[in-house]
Amino acid sequence: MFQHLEPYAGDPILSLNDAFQKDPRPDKINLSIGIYFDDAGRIPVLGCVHEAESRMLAASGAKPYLPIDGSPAMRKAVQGLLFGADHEALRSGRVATLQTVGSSGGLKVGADFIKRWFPGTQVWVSDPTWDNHRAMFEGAGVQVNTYPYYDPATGGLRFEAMLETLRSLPARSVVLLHACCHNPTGVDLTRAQWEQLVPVLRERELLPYLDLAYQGYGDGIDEDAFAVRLLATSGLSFFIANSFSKSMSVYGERAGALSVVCGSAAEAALVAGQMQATVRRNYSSPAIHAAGIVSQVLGDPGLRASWAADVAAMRDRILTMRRDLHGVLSARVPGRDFNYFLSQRGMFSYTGLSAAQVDRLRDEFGVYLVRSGRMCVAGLNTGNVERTAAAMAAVIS
Ligand code: KET
Repeated sequence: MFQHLEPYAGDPILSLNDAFQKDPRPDKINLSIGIYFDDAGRIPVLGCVHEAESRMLAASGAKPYLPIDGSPAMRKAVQGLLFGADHEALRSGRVATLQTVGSSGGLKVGADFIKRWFPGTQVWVSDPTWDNHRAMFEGAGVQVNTYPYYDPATGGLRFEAMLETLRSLPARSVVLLHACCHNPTGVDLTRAQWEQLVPVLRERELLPYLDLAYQGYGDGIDEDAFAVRLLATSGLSFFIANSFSKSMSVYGERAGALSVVCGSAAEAALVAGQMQATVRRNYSSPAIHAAGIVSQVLGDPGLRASWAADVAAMRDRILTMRRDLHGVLSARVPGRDFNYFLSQRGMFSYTGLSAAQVDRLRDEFGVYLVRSGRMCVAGLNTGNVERTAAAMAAVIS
């Protein structure tokens, strides 16, 4: 019955993480998957999340199905987090938000919705982007194309080329944009560039789809929502999938949401209804535990302040690791420019290492990067940063 199946080649990120777990070398270093590890190499349990869970356990309530679009408390909390509590778009009721199964669930539900209600529309993603963006849209039957983004020559952004491509797209094309902390490059648009992008999106009647998976890892929780708020204030209609996996360190809880900013409350009601239809035929309804964590942490002023402090500490630790790595590498490989480690933001840096160099890092030194050359800087710590730099220096020279 199943002999005709093609073997699954595996996911370039998740398979690598599995290979890392199986590697018996005690001094192996995991810089592959986008997970934040603390300085002791552990996935942190944030105090605010622990406290929220204790309260949930004490209340020990029943666990009914959530509504199709998730917990009302979580949806409201997410809206405040993304747009700021009294944004005009929220006051006028023109944002439809649903709790989803991780932001991956949100991205996929949005892709299915686009296939159904914008048939023939194609999506444009940055070159490069998170591999799963392409997989999810293609899986939904939507054709995926790329716009220029990363410039290997400078380690920066090809902004003019990006705008030129976007100016040439048919109306209602979907443009996938990383709201902050671009994966895999760490290269973001500046605020001025976002402001230059808005008129292009508007004039060409494009449909932006923001992915905000690393809120707080760039410049701050509110600062990283800059693009979301700018687009909402500019009156554009757009999608935004956001994740709590990284920002609350709750990867396996699958806490995320999808919001659609619409032109009016009436439109938002239509979108909310069709999104519910899409969810019902995918996974029916999202997870109650994730909803409890997010709504408690965001809804309780004390827990929220504690969360903000934890996010700031995670962000600062990554910046310290960026500086340390830059320092050691610059000393070991003089004449080569490693400034991109300092200018790139968030969990990732694009090292420019070839697949062959990445393979050597893994095989000879036990240092795991994604084969594209993406490094998860959040996997570095005071105990492994020097060894990582030494290994990199060895494969570069
Ligand atoms: N968007 C982006 C840009 C992203 O990097 C991830 C995860 C997600 C969405 C998914 O988030 P979630 O809410 O947990 O469904 N990225 C890391 C893990 C993965 O590949 O699944 C990574 O790039 O390593």
